[in-house]
Amino acid sequence: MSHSLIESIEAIIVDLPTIRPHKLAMHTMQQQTLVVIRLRCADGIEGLGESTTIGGLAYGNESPESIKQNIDSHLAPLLIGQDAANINACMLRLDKAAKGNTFAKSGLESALLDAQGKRLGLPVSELLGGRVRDSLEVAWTLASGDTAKDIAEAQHMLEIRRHRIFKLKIGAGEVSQDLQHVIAIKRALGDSASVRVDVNQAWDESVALRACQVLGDNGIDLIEQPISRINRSGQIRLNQRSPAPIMADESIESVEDAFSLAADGAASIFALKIAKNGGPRAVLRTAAIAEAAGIALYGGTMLEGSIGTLASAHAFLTLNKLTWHTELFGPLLLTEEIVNEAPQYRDFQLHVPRTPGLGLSLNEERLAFFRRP
Ligand code: MUC
Ligand code: MG
Repeated sequence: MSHSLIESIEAIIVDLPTIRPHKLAMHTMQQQTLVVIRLRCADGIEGLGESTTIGGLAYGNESPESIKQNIDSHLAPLLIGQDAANINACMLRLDKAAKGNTFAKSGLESALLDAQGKRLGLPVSELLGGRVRDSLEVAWTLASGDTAKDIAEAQHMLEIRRHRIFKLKIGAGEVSQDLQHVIAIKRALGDSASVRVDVNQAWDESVALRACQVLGDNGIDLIEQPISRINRSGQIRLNQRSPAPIMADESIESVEDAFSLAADGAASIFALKIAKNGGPRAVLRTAAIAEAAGIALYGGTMLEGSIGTLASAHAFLTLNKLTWHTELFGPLLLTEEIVNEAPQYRDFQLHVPRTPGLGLSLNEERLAFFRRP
């Protein structure tokens, strides 16, 4: 046991440029900030994790800076000297001492899994019970804010066979304009693509009732988080009335949220995000709740870089059914890479090699260049 004691944990903030601005209802991203977790053990094994969010505090309760601070001051000290090989005991220790903080915990759980995988020579998917697929279909988000640019971007993605599922970010603009934008894109792409929308909680129920009807009537396959996560009764009513299926995203901030949404019948699809559940093991508990309740699954992202993307992918590879596929495209939105093994995207899929751990190592030079001083 003593060989696998945790010696140090570092939370590193990394600012990376994006290929273009990414416009969400609550925030326009001009760059992405990753929080990379580096966990070193006495046996020389290093585990990597990532605790990344979107838009500072615009999206959720944790920001890159608060994640780093809480890891440095509270969570890392609880793990130093513990046995990294006992992931259950480590995560239990964190859960006992710290409420919430699922983003920070997700990066730490990912790093523990990566370290243990490297120690045993097994991919993380195998530590999680075994993969039932080697690749995942990946959606792309159209969020330039311009209809013509979005159509050109989608057509290019279809041509190069990188994506054939498109998620449109709406909710920032006037509803009728947003609907026109979505309908124009769907008409341009026709049956060659699945078109979905993410409203990021921007509508109220009165607007959503009508808008969901229009979207459904115009061939939109899925509507993600149309109204506030706080309005549970509205979500239940919308889930009953919308002609297109409703997916819960922001509504899930924990495994317990997933359980109560399922019990209330507030969504027919769950977006699975390791960051919102507390890690790759935790997200599989939400998946199990959904499966038991007959709720369909989608592999979500917080636009993580390669480490968080692969940590999510290893969990999603183990799922029985991923009806709505995934959106694990985070690394493709970034112009720079900080790992040596860039994730492989081809033929609409992310391909996940069977190498130990997450299958990644840090590129020290790139990390040194992009880490925040
Ligand atoms: C979200 O709300 O789903 C995921 C893909 C994307 O473009 O934004 C994120 C966040
Ligand atoms: Mg969303």
